[in-house]
Amino acid sequence: RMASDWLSPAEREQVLLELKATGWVELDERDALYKELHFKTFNQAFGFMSRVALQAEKINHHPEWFNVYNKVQITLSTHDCGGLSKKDIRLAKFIDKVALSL
Ligand code: H2B
Repeated sequence: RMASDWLSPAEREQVLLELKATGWVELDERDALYKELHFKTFNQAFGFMSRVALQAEKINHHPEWFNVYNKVQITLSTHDCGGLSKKDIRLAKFIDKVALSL
């Protein structure tokens, strides 16, 4: 990955504090962020996923996710660097923004 995507330990600590406050957790088994979102309906969940999918393609950074009905489970990690990068942080913040707007 690009050097600009690298998170310094201090930056990482700061952004993880922010993201944990909105429901993201660090996975135990690997360096990744995880969040579970619940919507009222499947339509809302899929509408959310559509918006995130377009953004993911735009920034060339793609979530690992699983959807059943109104629930979406998302894991963010940068495969190219084997852990969290700034791209994951950007996508996590975008995801929070979209979820709030629905
Ligand atoms: N998404 C995620 N989450 N991590 C990556 O390392 C990644 C990606 N790399 N989307 C991109 C695509 C890379 O494979 C392509 C070739 O640019």
